[in-house]
Amino acid sequence: MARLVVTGGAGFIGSNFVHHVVSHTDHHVTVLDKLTYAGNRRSLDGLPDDRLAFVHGDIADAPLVDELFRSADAVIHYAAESHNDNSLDDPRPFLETNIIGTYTLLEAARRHDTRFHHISTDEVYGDLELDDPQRFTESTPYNPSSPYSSTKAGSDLLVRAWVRSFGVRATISNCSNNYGPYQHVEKFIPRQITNVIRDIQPRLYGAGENVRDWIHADDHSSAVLTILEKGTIGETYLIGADGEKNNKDVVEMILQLMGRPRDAYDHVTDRAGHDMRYAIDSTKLRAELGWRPSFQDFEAGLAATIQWYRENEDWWAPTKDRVEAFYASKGQ
Ligand code: NAD
Ligand code: TDX
Repeated sequence: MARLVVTGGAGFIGSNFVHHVVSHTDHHVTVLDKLTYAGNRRSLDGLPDDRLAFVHGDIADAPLVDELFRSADAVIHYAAESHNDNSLDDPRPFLETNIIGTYTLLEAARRHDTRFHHISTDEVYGDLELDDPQRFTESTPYNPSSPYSSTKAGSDLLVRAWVRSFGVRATISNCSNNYGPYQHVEKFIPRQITNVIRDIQPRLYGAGENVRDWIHADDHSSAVLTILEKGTIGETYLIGADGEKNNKDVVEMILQLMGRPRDAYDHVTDRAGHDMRYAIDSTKLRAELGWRPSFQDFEAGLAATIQWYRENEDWWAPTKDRVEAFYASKGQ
């Protein structure tokens, strides 16, 4: 049994990871989460008290972080400001959490020689043309587009420097777009599902041709556990499940699964600097560490996600109106 600290464990992917760890291992988890607008303590409901401790706090709070690292066998770092549209509105919290927060954790990992895993995104590589045969690999040069992705790129580079300069025992993973339960309604898939539940037309940015490479959050969790168990210190692993789809196809699939006409959506103002396409080549993770995704059928995973939002309206309803008011103010 190991003692894990999971930062951002009340967010979307972090809470999915905590549920995954509790069901698939005997590790004890301490979640450190600031409970920003994106964090929800209820995403951890139902987990046994003897497996989970919750600490409400900021990853940039050095004394608190130091105390938690003192007794941790490993730290898995999910906490971040994570939404591109918010980063275009107000970049400052992205610098504070993604850069200063990650720096604070790395300094504690250095002091306590703690095994550290940093969660990052494929967006650090910029974007691909629709017809480019290449996909992102671990050696693709960094070329981030947004304030969000540039702060994630910066945090990855800090991790690499702390490995090389100070011998911190860290690994990094860069994953593609996640979907599944507990995702905030500001994000594309939950926004459209909850719009349909509320009889609002889904909103497609621009022409809807942009491609994202979808992976179920539970497959992201199994990949991170695999890297923690078998990964080589200092290495980066790309995580993806060969799930490229354009946004228009995803909206049409949601509408069809929810019993609405496939064309019952609106085109709205495009995102500034909108990345065209992300695509992950996860050969290294599969060949070197033997990882495989379990969710092979996107439509079935999407149907289950729709069912989760139908059954958990009390989880998302308190945030829906504020999110829609924010988008409405930008014509989206
Ligand atoms: P999220 O916004 O749903 O959750 C972020 C969590 O971090 C929230 O619980 C929030 O309260 C917490 N947090 C924010 N600032 C904090 C701080 N200063 N101190 C402590 N806690 C803080 O994000 P997510 O979509 O679950 O993303 C989690 C991680 O995965 C991020 O690092 C993100 O870059 C990465 N990632 C996300 C995706 C995706 O598709 N969503 C894909 C690849 C990588
Ligand atoms: O209403 C919408 N309409 C729309 O067309 C919203 C909210 C989004 N979109 C588009 C923009 C993107 O092309 O859908 C796509 C997905 O958008 P987001 O859910 O905002 O995700 P994205 O910008 O691709 O970033 C996500 O994946 C990588 C996560 O939010 C990041 O945290 C992660 O790093």
